[in-house]
Amino acid sequence: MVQPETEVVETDVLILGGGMAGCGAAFEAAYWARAKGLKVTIVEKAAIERSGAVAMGLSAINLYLGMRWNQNTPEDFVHYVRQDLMGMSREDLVYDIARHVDSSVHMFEEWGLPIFKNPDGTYKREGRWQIMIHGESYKPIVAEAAKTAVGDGNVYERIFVARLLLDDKDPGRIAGAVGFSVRENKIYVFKARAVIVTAGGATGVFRPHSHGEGLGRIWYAPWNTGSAYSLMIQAGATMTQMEHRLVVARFKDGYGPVGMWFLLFKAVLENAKGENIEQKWASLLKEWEPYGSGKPIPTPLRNHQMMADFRAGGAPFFLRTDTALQRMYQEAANDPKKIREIEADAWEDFLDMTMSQALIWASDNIDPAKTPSEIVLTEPYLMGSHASGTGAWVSGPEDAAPTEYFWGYNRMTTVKGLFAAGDGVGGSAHKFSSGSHVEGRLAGKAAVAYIMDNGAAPSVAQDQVEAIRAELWKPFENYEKGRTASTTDEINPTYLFPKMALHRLQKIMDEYAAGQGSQYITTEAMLQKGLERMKLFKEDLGKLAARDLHDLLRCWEVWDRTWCAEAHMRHLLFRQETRWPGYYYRADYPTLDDKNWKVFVNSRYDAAKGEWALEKTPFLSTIP
Ligand code: SFD
Ligand code: AMP
Repeated sequence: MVQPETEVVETDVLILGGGMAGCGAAFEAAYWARAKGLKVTIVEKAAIERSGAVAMGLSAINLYLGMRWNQNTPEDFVHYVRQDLMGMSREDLVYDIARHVDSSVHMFEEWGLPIFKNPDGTYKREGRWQIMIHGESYKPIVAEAAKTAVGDGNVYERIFVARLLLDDKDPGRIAGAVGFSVRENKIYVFKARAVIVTAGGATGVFRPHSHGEGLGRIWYAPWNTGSAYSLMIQAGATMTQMEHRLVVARFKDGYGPVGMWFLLFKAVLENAKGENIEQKWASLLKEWEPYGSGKPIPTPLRNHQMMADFRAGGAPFFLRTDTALQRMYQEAANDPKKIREIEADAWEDFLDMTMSQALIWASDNIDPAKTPSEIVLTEPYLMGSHASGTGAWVSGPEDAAPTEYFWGYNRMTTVKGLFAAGDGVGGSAHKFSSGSHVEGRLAGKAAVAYIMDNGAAPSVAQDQVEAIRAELWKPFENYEKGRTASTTDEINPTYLFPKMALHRLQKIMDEYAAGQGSQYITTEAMLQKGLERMKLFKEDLGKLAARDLHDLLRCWEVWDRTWCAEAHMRHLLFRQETRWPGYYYRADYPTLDDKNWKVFVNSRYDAAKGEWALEKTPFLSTIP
């Protein structure tokens, strides 16, 4: 087995993950760092130009307030998020994103992103918060600005970041990160004074609808494997809302998003009998007051209505793209040019963002103007940027956070010098692509301020680095040692490959932790059993094997997902209520319990003891 070469990189601000939040962090940190003579470095496991959730492009920017046209205020946005999240979010963080997000969108336009316009020059809206873009090249545009800002020599691509480094004199302080190249036999040790984790959300933790060759055919980015959460958990950062998750309605098998269809085209969701789901189950919402009667209907409650109809025998469900488009054609007075435009928008919605959906329409001979399309609920994803709030517990902004939520630097986690943004930050949903970018910028600016205030570089013990290096290369050793024990690579009594491990993880999560195969239902006893199985599973993960760097990447991605899975189960177990019906149900505590559970559930993993501690943390509302 060839031992890897090691390259050490010394920097000031280190950004892990070059997605929307990472690009925002790089752009902003570089600006403030330049004046102070500091260095900013960004590390990405793929190529920033086409990495992360926006790799394929997007057809909408789902968060834009339009303050320059007095369309919305930051307070309005906090009210919206409060309603959608069943009452609870970090209002200081949500408000902070809202007041700054428009500026990121204006920069995207300056950098070349085409935005749909109304005749009066305002942006064309899909809904109250969403604007439409010609966004196939959204990511390359945002990436170019970020890469230019930090400078060529400071961009490290095709490097999978696997561990954070802590200061050997102060284990509560960040010191850098370790990653490995997915192209050459090389380990990278990044020493840094501040680190910003922007490595996205977690998919593939649960068994998806498609399996076998279609395993990666899911809605959210399949290559976002939970590194952000796993890195921060192992470094001892406090996490919040790890019990939260996202389950969304999507076009079946192609996973095309539904927002534009519901909001702009006013399409309705019907069951197989032609009944309107929202109308049929309106009375169900009364059980979930005060949120049930608010508008819009919270995302989990919309799912809840679909699930109720499924149990009542109404499936399959169809989005009536046909009636919506026919109505719009009539409104366009059958003007062929306008009809062509509407049709182009309908197809572009997917061609810009989820091409597979357009391909499915084409290959199934579906003309959306004539045929309705089937809708299903996805498997759960762990993420902090859509209608969900999984992630790190971070300090809020000095001027808008209550003292209990402020400890010096905006978006700093409970580990000194460790910041997070985008999907990595918990408790503040609905940031989407634009909000993630702006949150990265807020973290980037704060990280520079932290460095200026906190002086000397942290020290990194060589034995810490050596131990990580040996651990990361262990799957190669497992393969070398075991490979002659059988005549085929795939079946071996001494090791398992990452794909087998992934299937086993997804099975545990689906069956015990309220996956789609269990109709999103779990109980204390189920979670206890799931955690027992998880313990045995983790023992076997020590036998993961890798034949090449690709396998090695997959091995550590499975580990990251496993950390997320365990945190998720522990949080689900701790919260004894059902706060987000339609995302998951605790069948043993089937109702909302504002009296006891309108609190955040926060957790911390103590690596030295190998123990988790969970606690209730007060929810404080800051916006009337
Ligand atoms: O409608 C490591 N999103 C949408 N946002 C919108 O604004 N409008 C839409 O129309 C959106 N839709 C949508 C969206 C996403 C997807 C996949 C689809 C449709 C099909 C959501 C946004 O994209 C999302 O909120 C942001 O991108 C989140 O930003 P961020 O930065 O938290 O995550 P990222 O962009 O995926 O970036 C993560 C990066 O980290 C890298 N990475 N690098 C090094 N080491 C590791 N260990 C790493 N692990 C991960 C990744 O490669 C990536 O570059 S709609 O359906 O909602
Ligand atoms: P999606 O395409 O489903 O990811 O949604 C895009 C945006 O539209 C997000 O801000 C969603 O919260 C919102 N959205 C989607 N469907 C609905 C709906 N039926 N009612 C209100 N908002 C919705």
